[in-house]
Amino acid sequence: MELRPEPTEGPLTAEELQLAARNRGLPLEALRYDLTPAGLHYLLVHFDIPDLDAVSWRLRVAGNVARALELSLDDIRSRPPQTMAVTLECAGNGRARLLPRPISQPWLNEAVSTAEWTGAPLAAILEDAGVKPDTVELVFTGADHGTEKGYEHDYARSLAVADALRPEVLLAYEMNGRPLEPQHGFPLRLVVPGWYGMTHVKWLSRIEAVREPFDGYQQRVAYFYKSHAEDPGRPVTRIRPRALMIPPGFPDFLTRRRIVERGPIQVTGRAWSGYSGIARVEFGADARWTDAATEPPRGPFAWSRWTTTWNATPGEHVLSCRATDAVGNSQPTEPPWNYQGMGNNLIQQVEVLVR
Ligand SMILES: Nc1nc2c(c(=O)[nH]1)N[C@H]1C(S)=C(S)[C@@H](COP(=O)(O)O)O[C@H]1N2
Ligand SMILES: [Mo]
Repeated sequence: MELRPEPTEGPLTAEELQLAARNRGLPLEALRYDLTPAGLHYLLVHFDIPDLDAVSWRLRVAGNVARALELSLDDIRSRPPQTMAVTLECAGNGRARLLPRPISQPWLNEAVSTAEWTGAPLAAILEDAGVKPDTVELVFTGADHGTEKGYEHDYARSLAVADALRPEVLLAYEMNGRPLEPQHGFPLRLVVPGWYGMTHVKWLSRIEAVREPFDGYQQRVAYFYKSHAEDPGRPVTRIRPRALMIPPGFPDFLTRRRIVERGPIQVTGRAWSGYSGIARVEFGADARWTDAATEPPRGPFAWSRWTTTWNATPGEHVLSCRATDAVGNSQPTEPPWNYQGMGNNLIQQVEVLVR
């Protein structure tokens, strides 16, 4: 098995650039939309987007169940639907700001978006299948296939039974009121509100009830907080809090440094956490912090809008923001380094020149 390349302090590699050109982030000005239009939603696809046809596609529910199911898209669409606004964030968001830099998709801070997902609650489907009492996990497998670090597999992730049975977990067939786009999992994906992106298995083809913890690559190797290659680490689960601002003023093309006119301006952004609602957003101008006003989110798993007024005085400034959630988690001022570059919710810094 190939080893994961060691983290580097070197320049961006061709492999990272290739990933960055396939998987794109949310343009930060699109934080203005309460619901991210599907075409602006961030994207992370490990392998190729599979070629699935809604007519022949089936979802198989199998393994340690009383009644194996084979469901068509119409079967799933005919069940009572649920619609929910959910903020999705890639666990690797912030990875490119770590030093040394773990080699993978090199996100800065833009791998987050919010969409309204419509689907069938998973719990009712599991109930129809009759998951047996000695089941420990449900394994969710996508139709996409590839190798990662020499390990060939269909993309698959598992959830403990209690996590899978939570009422907010959906098998979603619509995003913002339209069928899923191919890149976002057509025809069906898992949505696990509050959890980092890797949990939300796209192109879902199979759900299997198992009696032993699942040891697939995406579950047992990837997505751990590890201090070094051999550290068993802790699994990555829920989304750590983060606030982002819409960079004010206008950008320079190459550097994206901002130019802002002097005087009071409104600064606005979004804040979210997968653990609870947002309790507080602070806005920092040159390291002087004040509280921003936050608005109620669209739902318990969606980001909150925040606003503040900043009196822009001529010169160079560094603007920041920091979220604290209702259970007391906040954002660090030093990046929380780990071997795979997961969960780096370092506070954002935006350099502006006021004229
Ligand atoms: N089948 C499958 N599901 C997947 C992935 C994938 O590569 N294959 N990527 C995961 C990761 S790492 C993230 S961050 C989210 C991204 O969802 P989006 O592209 O719809 O924003 O999908 C997750 N689900
Ligand atoms: Mo991700």
